[in-house]
Amino acid sequence: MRLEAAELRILELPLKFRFETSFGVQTKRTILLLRLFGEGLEGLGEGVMERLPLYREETVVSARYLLEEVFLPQVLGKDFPNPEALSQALAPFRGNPMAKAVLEMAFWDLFAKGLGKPLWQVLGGVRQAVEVGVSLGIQPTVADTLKAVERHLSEGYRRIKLKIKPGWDYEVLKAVRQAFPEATLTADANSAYRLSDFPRLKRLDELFLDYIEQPLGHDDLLDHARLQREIATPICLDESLTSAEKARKAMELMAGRVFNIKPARLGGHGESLKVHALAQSAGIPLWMGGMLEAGVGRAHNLHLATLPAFTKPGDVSSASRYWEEDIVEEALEAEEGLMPVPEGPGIGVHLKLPLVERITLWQRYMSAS
Ligand code: OSB
Ligand code: MG
Repeated sequence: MRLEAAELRILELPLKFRFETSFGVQTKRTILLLRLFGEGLEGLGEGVMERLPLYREETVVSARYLLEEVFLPQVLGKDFPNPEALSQALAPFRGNPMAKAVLEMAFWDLFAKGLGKPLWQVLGGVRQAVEVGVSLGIQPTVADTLKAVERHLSEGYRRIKLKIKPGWDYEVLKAVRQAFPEATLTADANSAYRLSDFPRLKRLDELFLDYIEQPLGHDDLLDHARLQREIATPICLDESLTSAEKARKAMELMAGRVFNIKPARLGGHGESLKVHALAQSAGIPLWMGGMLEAGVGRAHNLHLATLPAFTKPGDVSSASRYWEEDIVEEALEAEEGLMPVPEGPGIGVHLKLPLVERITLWQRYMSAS
């Protein structure tokens, strides 16, 4: 596949809800959108980095800089036989997996379109619908939380994940567990605790959570391994898993019993396939994470989540939960907690160009010569 041109945009899309986590409050997404052109086809990629480095270190502007000045000039005008070859061209540049993933994932879309196949088939998926849950932000009160949990369970979501932080953890989770004894319940701390909070985390064992997500440092493995030896609740790693190498080390240390996969955090689909293979051989269950994606990122995540080791419900909820209007034509909606994977070649979704134009804050077109 010869890469002929690229269009990079920054969009702003308001969220329908205020999303509070241990690291801050989000009310809108600032989205880096890449359209990659080659052989008469178009591939799409969506950045998940935020304006500020509160989740991982990358930001919208750091990724824009790398794509504009380094990665796209490196690949435009060249012919790559497969996604692995494109990744090799980016490999000398260290880190920055989210910036690389925008390009790598757009290339997978283009590559699958070149083969005339849906992306899930090219990636090796084994199903055409994905089990999904919801990630609920920190609510003003416990009563608000109970209402939100009830509503989403009645909509059919198969797992409820609550964002927690010190001072908003045991009590709210206990209230939800008492009201919904059968619900599959998890908690996500986004690195808000230290190893010295161990007694507080140990108490959560009473509540039969399916797992607790990333309680400790955003780059840590060792303390998670220490904590996992002390608590019964399985630890799920999110922030710390930025590559297959990190996943291998996490497995060796036994830093977590469950992995959250976000292809954007890992540098793209290729690296995610490597983590999938490792997890599958070790029997570690996977689930698809989310970064409040718009339609392009959500579609990519759905295709990847069709692989066999994704055995727990993902954070891929209906697009209408997040947006008044999504940036793609296709409605990505779950029914009874099952989300169908878009059909057609590649990721199977198409941009609503007039809407994209309206919400564009910045854009640049780059061609091969
Ligand atoms: O930790 O999984 C996380 C959103 C932004 C940053 C980090 C996380 C999240 C979510 C949202 O939990 C999941 C979703 O897309 O609904
Ligand atoms: Mg998380």
